[in-house]
Amino acid sequence: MINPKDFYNTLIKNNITCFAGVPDSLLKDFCAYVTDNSGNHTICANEGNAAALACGHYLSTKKPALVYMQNSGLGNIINPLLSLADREVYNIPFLMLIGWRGEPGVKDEPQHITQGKLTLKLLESVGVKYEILDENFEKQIEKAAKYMAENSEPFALIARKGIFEKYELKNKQSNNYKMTREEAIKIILEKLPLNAFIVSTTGYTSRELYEARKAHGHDFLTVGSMGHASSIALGIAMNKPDKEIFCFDGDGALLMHMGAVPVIASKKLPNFKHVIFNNEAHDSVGAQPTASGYINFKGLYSKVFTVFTEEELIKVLPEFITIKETALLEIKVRCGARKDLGRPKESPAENKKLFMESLNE
Ligand SMILES: Cc1ncc(C[n+]2csc(CCOP(=O)(O)OP(=O)(O)O)c2C)c(N)n1
Repeated sequence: MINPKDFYNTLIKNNITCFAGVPDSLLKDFCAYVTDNSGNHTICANEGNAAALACGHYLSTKKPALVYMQNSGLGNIINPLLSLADREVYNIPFLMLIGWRGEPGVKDEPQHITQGKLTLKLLESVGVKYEILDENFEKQIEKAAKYMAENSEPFALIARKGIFEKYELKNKQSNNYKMTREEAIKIILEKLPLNAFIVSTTGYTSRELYEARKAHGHDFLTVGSMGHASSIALGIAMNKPDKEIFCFDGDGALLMHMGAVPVIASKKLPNFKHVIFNNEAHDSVGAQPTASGYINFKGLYSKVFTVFTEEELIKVLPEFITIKETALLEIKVRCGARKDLGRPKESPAENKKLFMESLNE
């Protein structure tokens, strides 16, 4: 196992002093150490942004930055890798630290299986050299630094599950809003009409929604595709004007593909409702802060409600649910989920089948 502090210090020793990325549960302890200890750390909205920030860092300092991510973030980073950092374009180095979810032979959730199988192949096909991290991490970082200096190209370090020792984040996002996400979900569910359908975002939100439901046909529980739940909901709302479509989103997911919001607004759909459980953090992967405090929620849609308490939520729900225009409900919630929170028993394919049957009844 690797001590996050030793890993961090080795990076600094090799002149890698800028950190940017999107948090991942496998990198939780390292990310926590960086959050607590680095003065040059940016938690980005998506992994592509982090790569671009690293390129800007290189242009202005001649030093490669570290870009950390879950392997599901490879999808977001391929474009800047190939059209910005690539040797045929600007030829800019940065060090990628990639959490390897779904590593073959290691049990993981469905959304990680194919991504895990293809992670190394993907890197090979885009020409990124890599090492799988082990106890010789000091040598591996030195090798990466040498490669980046000689070739001016990105290099990747792959982190297997359990490679980092525990480090407890001290600067936890410590808002003390009254409600939990789960309490807010339950309150909304009580008020929803029978023709309501929910598309929920990845992480705790979908898991809590699943547990709060007795019948499951009305919820599309997005397990991956972070940031895309609202566009899935849009695609449904456009085709089902007689159904009320709700997107249950997180602030981290909203930020990841925030361009979807004005597109949704431009459709002026009376049956699209966006709910953001705003805990100002990536709660599902370690509660690292997001930049949601810098979003002007009031400006996102023409009708926006913000609530802080159960009483306020109960009060605004009738109007939010029945209003005949695209509307946003921002619910301030605190971080944390139940320790015994389960996962859907149905596979994603079964969830899809049930959902489509109910939607098309
Ligand atoms: C492209 C991509 N990058 C990173 C992740 C890892 N990930 C899973 S859930 C999550 C945090 C989601 O935060 P938010 O939407 O605010 O919801 P919360 O967990 O706070 O309820 C992250 C970063 C992912 N699934 N996909």
